[in-house]
Amino acid sequence: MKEFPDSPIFRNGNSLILAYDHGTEHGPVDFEPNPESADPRNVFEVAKHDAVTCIAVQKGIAEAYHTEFEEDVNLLLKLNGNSNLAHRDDYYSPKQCSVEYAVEELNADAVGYTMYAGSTHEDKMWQEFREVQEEARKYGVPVVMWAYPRGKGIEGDSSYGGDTDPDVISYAARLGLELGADMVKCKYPGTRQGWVQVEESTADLKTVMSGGSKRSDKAFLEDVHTTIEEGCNGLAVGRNIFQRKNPENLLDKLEKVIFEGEDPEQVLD
Ligand code: FBP
Repeated sequence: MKEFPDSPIFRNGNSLILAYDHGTEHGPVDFEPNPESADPRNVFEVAKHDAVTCIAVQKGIAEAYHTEFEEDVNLLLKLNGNSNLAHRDDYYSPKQCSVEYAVEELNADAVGYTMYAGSTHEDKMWQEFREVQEEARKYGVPVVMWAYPRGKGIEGDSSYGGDTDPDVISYAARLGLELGADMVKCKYPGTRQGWVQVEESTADLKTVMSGGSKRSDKAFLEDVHTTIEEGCNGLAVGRNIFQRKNPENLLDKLEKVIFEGEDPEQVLD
């Protein structure tokens, strides 16, 4: 873990990452609730909102669309990704882009890597992450780990309480600290105490909550606020933004909760 006081992906130490890698991870089905979101240009427009500290996209989207928005939108290049179409023996997210390419060719401000802790392919991902982390140090860009505990190693364990199990989320988050990430992105374990556990396991490492499927403004803001109160450094959110017709409204509120410490009651209409 390193401090990046001058990185544009942080605003007073916190971040709001607009995640837009769903065309890879889930497919076009995620764009159905708001068909305009299938056009990356429309989502880059949303990312111009002051609340958004960077957009997280795959290489092809960055290459084709980021230049036009470079002045207003910081780039977090997602280096690996996988599709729902592949049926692997266990979770694995292949690397599609080097840090060198991300920084030198695509002008990335930061890089991201998904780690499936608990998969039988964990060793391979550790190896890839090591290369990513060391290359990122060379280029001076922060590395965000999508810390997703998934796979046969945990699913076959009778003590595993599912993908919101705070013990497992905290363990996967801890790997971010141990393996040298600068920020980890974790699912909300469903309770305040669960997030406290995540924060305790990560010590000084920055954390962001992963958005999840679309829910009401109120429910979403309450989860975000709870995590912020317990030491979280922000949010990486996709569907809760781009599946809304008027995402600017929620972004206005998120800006107040994440960067100004307001609570949901103060910001809800
Ligand atoms: P959401 O806010 O839509 O959950 O996006 C965050 C994210 O991590 C994306 O970067 C990624 O595409 C998606 O979630 C992965 O979701 P899943 O939990 O289904 O693997």
